Amino acid sequence: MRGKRRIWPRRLVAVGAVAMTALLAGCSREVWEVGFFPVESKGATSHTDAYTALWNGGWIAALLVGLVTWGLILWCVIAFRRKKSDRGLPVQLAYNMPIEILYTVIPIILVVGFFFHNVSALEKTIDDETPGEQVIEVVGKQWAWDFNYVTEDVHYAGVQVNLDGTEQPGYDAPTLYLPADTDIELVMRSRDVIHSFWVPAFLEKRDMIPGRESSIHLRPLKEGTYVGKCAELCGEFHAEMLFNVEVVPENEFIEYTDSLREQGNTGILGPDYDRTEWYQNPYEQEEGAEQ
Ligand SMILES: [Cu+2]
Repeated sequence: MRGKRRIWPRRLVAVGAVAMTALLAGCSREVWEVGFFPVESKGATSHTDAYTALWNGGWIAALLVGLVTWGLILWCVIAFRRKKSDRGLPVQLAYNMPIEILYTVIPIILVVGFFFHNVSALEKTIDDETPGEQVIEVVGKQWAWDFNYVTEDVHYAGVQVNLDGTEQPGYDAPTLYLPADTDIELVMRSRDVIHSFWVPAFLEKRDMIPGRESSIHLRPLKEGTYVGKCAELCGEFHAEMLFNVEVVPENEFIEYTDSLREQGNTGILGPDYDRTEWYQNPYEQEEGAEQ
């Protein structure tokens, strides 16, 4: 019995090592390059490469610090372990100036380094050109999306995807068209509760808060179809609040907005469609109560 018990930890370690190797070997070079972000994020927008560089750089710095720390811990545990001949307490060490300075200086260098890289990534990704070449208003509603192509003065009214438990392509999901190589201003609004606009491949996410406007400015660089979803639990059918993004050449984008115009979808779907009874601006309410 005893012998068997001793074998178990070794087996667990062996199984773990094999599983980890298989798991990591299964990841292609591309997956590593994008730091396990969605592979299609590579070069997708004018921002994705800056985010990926910050993410990967952060991990590399953290891992280097980790390796040094783990190495020092292991070294101490092994080199200074208690020997049979040891008696009493080991030599006590306190107020060792070189070590104290090291402990202070290295974290300061790390914090300054992370701060610098954060700010430079932020500078590369804010590019607030208002108004963008194309202004598109993305409106979240329980549980779908309206897309107002403000510059082209047309709209698309989305309806909720109906998931029936089987895996199906979201071909009938609301679709947001974006012209490639164009500076786009995405203005976010909500008609009822808090939603969140998330296209995983764009590596950006914005909360959509009733009564407020938020925005993303970006330039899509890679044509293709991307999936998007609401990333804020917004009620019973939150999971069905899906959409697609089609990044197309500019002429196809114009063709698409023209087709909306031909269908009679002119103008934009404004705040008159908001379900204002679902939320009240608490400050306005207070003012109302005083009067
Ligand atoms: Cu939502």
